[in-house]
Amino acid sequence: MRDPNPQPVLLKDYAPPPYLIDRVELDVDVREPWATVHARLAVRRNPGSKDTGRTLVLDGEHIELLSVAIDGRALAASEYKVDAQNLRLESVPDAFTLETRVRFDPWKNTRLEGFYATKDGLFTQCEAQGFRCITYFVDRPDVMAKYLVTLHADKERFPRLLANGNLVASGDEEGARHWARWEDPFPKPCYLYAMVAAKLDLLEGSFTTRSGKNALLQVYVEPGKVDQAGFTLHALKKAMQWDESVFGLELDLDRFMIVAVGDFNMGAMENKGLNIFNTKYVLARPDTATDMDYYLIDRVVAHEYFHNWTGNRVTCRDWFQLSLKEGLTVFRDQEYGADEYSRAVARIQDVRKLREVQFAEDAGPMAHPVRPDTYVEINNFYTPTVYDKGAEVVRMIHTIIGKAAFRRGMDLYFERHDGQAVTCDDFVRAMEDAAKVDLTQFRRWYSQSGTPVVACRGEYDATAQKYTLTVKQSCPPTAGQPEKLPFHIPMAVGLVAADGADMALRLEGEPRAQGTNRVLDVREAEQRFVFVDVPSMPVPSLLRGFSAPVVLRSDWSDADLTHLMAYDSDAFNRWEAGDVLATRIILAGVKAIQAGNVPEIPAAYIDAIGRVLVNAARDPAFAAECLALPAESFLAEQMDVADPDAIHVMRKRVIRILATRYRTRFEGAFRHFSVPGAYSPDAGAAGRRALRNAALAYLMELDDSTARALTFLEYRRAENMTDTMAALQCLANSSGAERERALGMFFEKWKDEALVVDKWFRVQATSELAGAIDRVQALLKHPAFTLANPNRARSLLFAFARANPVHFHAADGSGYRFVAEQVVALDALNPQIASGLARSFDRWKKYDAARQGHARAALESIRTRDALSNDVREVVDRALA
Ligand code: 0A1
Ligand code: ZN
Repeated sequence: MRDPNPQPVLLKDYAPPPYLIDRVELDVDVREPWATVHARLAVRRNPGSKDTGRTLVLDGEHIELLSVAIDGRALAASEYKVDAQNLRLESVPDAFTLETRVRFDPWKNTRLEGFYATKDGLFTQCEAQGFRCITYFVDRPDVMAKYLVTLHADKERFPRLLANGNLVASGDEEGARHWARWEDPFPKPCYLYAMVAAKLDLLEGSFTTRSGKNALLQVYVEPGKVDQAGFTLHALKKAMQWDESVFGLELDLDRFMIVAVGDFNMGAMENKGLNIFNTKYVLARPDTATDMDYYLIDRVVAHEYFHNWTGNRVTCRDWFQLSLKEGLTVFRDQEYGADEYSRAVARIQDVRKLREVQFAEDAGPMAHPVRPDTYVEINNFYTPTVYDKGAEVVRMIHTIIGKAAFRRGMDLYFERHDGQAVTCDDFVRAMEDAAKVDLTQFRRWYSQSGTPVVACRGEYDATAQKYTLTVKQSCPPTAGQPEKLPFHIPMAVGLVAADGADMALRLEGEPRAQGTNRVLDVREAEQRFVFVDVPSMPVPSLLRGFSAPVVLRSDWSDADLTHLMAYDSDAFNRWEAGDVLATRIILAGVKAIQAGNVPEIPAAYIDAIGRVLVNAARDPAFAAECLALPAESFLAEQMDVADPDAIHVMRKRVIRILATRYRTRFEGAFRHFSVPGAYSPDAGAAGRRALRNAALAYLMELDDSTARALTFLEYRRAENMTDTMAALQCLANSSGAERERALGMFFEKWKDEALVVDKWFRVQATSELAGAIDRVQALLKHPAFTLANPNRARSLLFAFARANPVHFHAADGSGYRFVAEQVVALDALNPQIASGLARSFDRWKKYDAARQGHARAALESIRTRDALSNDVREVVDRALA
């Protein structure tokens, strides 16, 4: 039940819980329509709390209280207070057993939080505050308990009964029912609680840990889908191996389970020993999943598995510390991805996403620090800032102190905090102590929001053979933070000579040169770095590997950028130089279009792309990244007043000019980079497909009958989902008759495969063809569409609002009105998903006055609804503030 007047929660108000719960025994009885939960909690006063009151306040929402007892004595209704949020008990003893019985209807739970029903059974989602929808509890992560759980359900309908930890007993009971008892040996916060009662198929494997323990690995999937579970099991074993060899961390349980569910709000959840995953990050077969799907499954499986140490063994003291586990675990899954695939390509993709999504968040109404200091609805703070910027912050520590010291810091962190609920500051202190460095100034990355701007200017003095780099940093004001103090920014740099070689780097005052790649400590608002013994004018390669999450401005000429594209020894910066140049060209073209002029594309850029194609065989995946122009959403962020139409026109113009100029080379690449033999999602094969399909997309921009015929042929010939989708996406953007034929064939073939049907909706929702809104509106009525399934809602509505900018930002406001209506419709079912969609309006103030008028009206139309959730209200209030 929504609190009608929610007060913001503040970090500065944190106080330890007055009561702790050491042990939880749950007895869960499933009998449609009820789940009845009998809880026995061992409660005691917290010696670490200053609160001397004797009132125990438990959280509980959407549950009906049936009885309460203390130490076996049933309480009369006058002895407790219960409302829509809490159960209050006055004058409780210092230590006692609290028993409650509650019931609720999981079949009516459309929020997908707590315990909810899907077509295959019942599943939990407790992070952040879903456990309170299962039983009354002190629902906060610094209350850690050991759990013993008994589940009872109909045996035929719910043959699998699972919970965290180890199965200790099971049996049959009256009425064709059965039961199972699970014990988790590790104390845990209740957000890591999980249980499942469902009909599922099982794929099993095993893993011998480096200390010789044999662990049972299980992947549970919907009946009939075991043939799509193999890659997940494989990924799990790889992740286990990686965490042992890179961080010395091994599995602490006898069994590790992954359960896939089709109705899930997020990607996956790291519940202790019983991870619950969105099917999107489990199911894959060459003909149903793309290379990107496989890659994301690999990363997400690793992410959840890594949480077993970074999140579960050491957890968060409170939800403001969310990045303690999320930033660190994303950093770990990024490193895993870099080791398993191509480091440069992984970095490019991660940075692209950070800049497209997190930088926009940091510049908008929902801007918050990596460690937020206030929230109304915690579910609104599972954000790119907490996750992805949080990972960058961990990465910067890694860069500053180095790999070996970082590993010592991790060891010290576990030595100090295993079994505890701690803060981001505890993590930083472990790193500081292990590396013997002072990260006082660095801590500002946790408390200051906004993306710093780092402006660099280079000056070469040929007579003195000196190169002076002047670095200025600033950070724009953000919500609630008008002024910022300078950050400690690790800036990796190199100097590239005219022949393309890296120069030796010696800073003034140093006895000798120290390598060709170094990390400068930028700490002041303005700082100068003087390199000596610089024999000729260099081109500076700045922020190599994207060593800090900042906006970099430099006075590079176009020629400097093409030089870096060709020679920079840092692969990320070779790509980045092309991206900077492409951005510059498109934005200049946008200005020209706005002024009624014909935009120009410098020959040097066209030549540079030509060289990318000629050299593509060296690293096809990298070449594919170099061919992908900056996203429209990213380009919009670079303008004072974004012009989505001109951006779209200009970006396509660049693609068309390149396609025309290099038609033969693209056709050659398309033929040459085919991948013979059985499908494998490995980096090499995926890279070849990426390049080949990038070439196809360029050719299809010509949208002539030759290109369409080639693409349609490819669509029909394709044997894996990567190539199928690449062709279908091109056709969905084309005006030819092949479009409808391919879309029709695709649906017919895949209508029973939910994740593939999602792709079918997405490819249409993101089509740039005129009339997109009408088509999306028609798809809302398609029999396969439902708002109740988050993946489906994302595939149509989020795809439209986030990945079809030219139509979402339609000048007549129709895109905004449509999305606002859908936010309201979704909110009645699932507030978390609705508020995610509402965030599509975050950047409305970036657009012209007419669009702003439409967006404001759309936001107001959401706000005036009376039954709005706290989730949506917080987002809309902040957008309109
Ligand atoms: N902790 C999970 C993500 C997650 C967060 C919230 C959820 O429900 C509101 C569900 C999952 C992770 O980082 O993987
Ligand atoms: Zn996570």
